[in-house]
Amino acid sequence: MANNRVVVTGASSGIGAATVRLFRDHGWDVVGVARRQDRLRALAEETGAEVFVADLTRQSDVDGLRDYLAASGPIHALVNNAGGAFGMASVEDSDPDDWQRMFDINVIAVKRVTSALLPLLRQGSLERGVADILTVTSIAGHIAYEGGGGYNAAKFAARAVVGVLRLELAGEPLRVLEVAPGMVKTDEFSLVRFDGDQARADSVYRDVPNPLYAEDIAEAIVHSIELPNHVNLDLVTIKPVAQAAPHKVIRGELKPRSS
Ligand code: 8X3
Repeated sequence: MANNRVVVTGASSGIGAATVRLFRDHGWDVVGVARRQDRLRALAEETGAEVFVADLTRQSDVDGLRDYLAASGPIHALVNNAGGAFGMASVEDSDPDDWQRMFDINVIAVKRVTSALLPLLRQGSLERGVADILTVTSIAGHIAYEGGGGYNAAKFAARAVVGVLRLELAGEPLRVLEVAPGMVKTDEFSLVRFDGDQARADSVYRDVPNPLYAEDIAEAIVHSIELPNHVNLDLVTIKPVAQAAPHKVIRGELKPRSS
């Protein structure tokens, strides 16, 4: 039988790229999807993954992805990882255009891709016994924080999509999973959130002992999908030990209190 095949969105950097690498290490066929062709090409050369350039906020690109995949057979897992935060201003002061972009990529793109690829996942479930739809949300989808605004709202909505989907797909051999990371030190998440302000992005992680990296989240994603077919990790929440909540981050050394 052919290898299992997984589609990973947001594959050009961070958690997505790390997930592509780890699935390839585990012997999966991987299709990495993102907007940036140069980065995808480098990832393809490095890992042997297939890549597909698409802006998942455009239905025509999503349709193109579906047609491309359908021409070469079923898929066995989908990782909806594309997403991001734009700005950290208050609800009062933030730019509605940033909110729109966050809803477009964190919520509506998940709906677009999931709808488009479900028929291929159903085919894949017949071969593998199960197929997976794993969406990367955030602890920002579970806990509101000041400045979270549109990102909180979008990730709460993405989490709702996951919950609805699990109910609607019950009865089919399809697992619906959510991985909700906290603070992950990637090259781009905070840089994008703060519109290229490197100093501000760096300050998010300053003196945080042992932050999480993209590879840590990739481990959780691949592990969840490789569990036996009857096991569904509905929700995996992952934070560094130094983070108790989005707004509660310890800086400096972690040490036991003297009793
Ligand atoms: C990123 C986690 O805590 O910055 O999704 O919202 S947080």
